[in-house]
Amino acid sequence: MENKIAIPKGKKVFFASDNHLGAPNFNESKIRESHFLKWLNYVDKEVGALFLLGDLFDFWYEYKTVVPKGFVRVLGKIAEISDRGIPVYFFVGNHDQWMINYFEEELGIKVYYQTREFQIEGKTFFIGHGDGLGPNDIGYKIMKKIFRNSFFQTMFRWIHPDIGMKLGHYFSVKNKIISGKRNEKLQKQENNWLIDYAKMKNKVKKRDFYLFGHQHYPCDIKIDKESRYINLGDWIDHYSYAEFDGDELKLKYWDI
Ligand SMILES: [Mn+2]
Repeated sequence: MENKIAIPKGKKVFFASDNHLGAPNFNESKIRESHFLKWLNYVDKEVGALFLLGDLFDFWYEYKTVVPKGFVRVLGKIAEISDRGIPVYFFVGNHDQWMINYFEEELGIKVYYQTREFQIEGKTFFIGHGDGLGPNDIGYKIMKKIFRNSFFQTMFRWIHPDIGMKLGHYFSVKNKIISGKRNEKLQKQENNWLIDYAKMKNKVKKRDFYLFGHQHYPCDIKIDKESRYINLGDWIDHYSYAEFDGDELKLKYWDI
């Protein structure tokens, strides 16, 4: 599956990931949300397409009629960008995998649950959140199957939202059952399963860029003569993002 995107002259494509809004608590999240808003306002003039690679929220759950409280400024800004006809692509992460159609219908953005390939100005991009890819992380993959199971989801929807959101927040922040343990080893290139995955995919089909989030460590490396792996990092510790001007892709850091 391939998507072709043409960028108007002078415009850029921006990529960001792993904001985890809502964590670890209201006040700290609010500060990070304001940094991200400033960044969104900064990219506003130049943005030709916006990619959000998941975990925008630390816990998100979509009820049939109820929207979780909070994050209205970021949601409003994304809607505003999308309303101007600028395409916004959202890849759900393991923390916001319970999105259904609110983002598509209310914000008018594209939501993806799986990795996807894009052609942007003649370059190929392989994009995803990054969770559950490659051969590792069996425990997490089983957990994901349970969480994505429709019976489990229906049961959860019947729990009162005040309790459901609290439960979700608990599992997300305290228990790490959704996110898994943060692995310091991933900072090194060896034994990084996401880099191995990109290399494996690149053996089958060459692409220019492999972009992921999920690991929270910004990284830009060559995996082949003409292919690069870029991890977008996060908006918790690194405030990192990527921009593509139609020719070059750069990993950058937002000065907070
Ligand atoms: Mn994350």
